[in-house]
Amino acid sequence: MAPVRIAEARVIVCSPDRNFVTLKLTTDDGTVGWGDGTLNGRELAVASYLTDHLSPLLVGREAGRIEDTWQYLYRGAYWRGGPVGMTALGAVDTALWDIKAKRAGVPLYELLGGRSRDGIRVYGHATGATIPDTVADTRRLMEAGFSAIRIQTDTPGTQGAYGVSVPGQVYDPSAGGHLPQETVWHTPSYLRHTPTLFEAVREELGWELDLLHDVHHRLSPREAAQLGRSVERFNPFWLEDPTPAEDQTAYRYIRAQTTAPLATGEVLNSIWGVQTLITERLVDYVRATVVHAGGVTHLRRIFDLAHLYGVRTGSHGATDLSPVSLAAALHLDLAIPNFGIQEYMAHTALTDRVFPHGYRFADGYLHPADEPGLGVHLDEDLAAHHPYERAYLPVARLRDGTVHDW
Ligand code: GCO
Ligand code: MG
Repeated sequence: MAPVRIAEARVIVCSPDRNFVTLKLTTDDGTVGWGDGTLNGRELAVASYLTDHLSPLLVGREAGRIEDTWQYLYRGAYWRGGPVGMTALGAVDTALWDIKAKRAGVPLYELLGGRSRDGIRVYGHATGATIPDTVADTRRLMEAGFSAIRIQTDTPGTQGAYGVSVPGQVYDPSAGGHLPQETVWHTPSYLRHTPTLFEAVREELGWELDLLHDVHHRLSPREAAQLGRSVERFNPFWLEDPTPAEDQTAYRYIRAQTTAPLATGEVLNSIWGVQTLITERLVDYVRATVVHAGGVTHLRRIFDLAHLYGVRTGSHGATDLSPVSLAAALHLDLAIPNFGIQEYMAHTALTDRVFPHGYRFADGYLHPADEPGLGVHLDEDLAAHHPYERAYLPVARLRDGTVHDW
């Protein structure tokens, strides 16, 4: 196949119910590749990184040289890594894989080694202000076909709990306004309340379901160990981000104290950030994603390292990752040997109209599109009707006003 060059790099920032940054690369034979560059609450930094710093380096480059481009942009910056740089790199890399697969006339997973499984098992999100509300929401998701469900509920004694949505709405913690929303966190209440949530779900809905829970970085290693021990008897599928993810060695203590399976990695963006977690087998699932961890090329490298140590994957898939990211994740999930599970929160109907896609959900599984490339597009005209709106993630404070991890 004759090599083609990148003729144009364009960044589209839109807000169809929430903000997304999308990279559109067009080659000189007219092939279009899409990449997601959304970094929730810091979107414009990535848009500028792409427009001002990477686009001039991309135009004229051979589109097929994906690894070379990755190394050129990563090492060439000198200032390597970091969420902004790695998200921008992720967008470029994803768009180049989309182009390569489209030009080859195959769905991306064919270039990654082909299918290793029939479908991608996903977990859904059950939430509620009270435990009975969360139990009811869990039942709703079971009836919709999910066999793995993340359970979150409001904790008495805190304000603005993580993971609890307005009833009937897609959960999205980011909010517009001049300043972030402030929430109040109280660890003792949370440690008392959470085991009762697991207990109620098991009592009402039985033991077949896989139950997940996201701690969202809020505990110390000792507190995390206490939580792990108190929910072990309910057979959790995983506890996610029990302590702030960047402190990899904190997991040594947690691991030694509890058999509850552990998952982390959604805020980590390079193989160096998960190296200790994987090589010391401190986690069971690595949750890095295509968009924030340098694209398909780098995530594959992380997943291959994980495979060597018996660690499985469980990629982040919240709605602040665009359908472009989800599509890319599905192709990789389908191909790798050590796939664990994929997070899936459906986007809003408007987001889905702006990003028409061919992946589909059936009976607890997602299936990537069978068309060439990623199988997702951006309707630029519709996107233009929904311009960027500034929004921030919340912050958390303790009862005395101290800033805590959100
Ligand atoms: C998850 C995540 C999200 C994040 C969000 C931040 O496990 O889905 O923790 O809910 O909070 O992606 O932008
Ligand atoms: Mg999470």
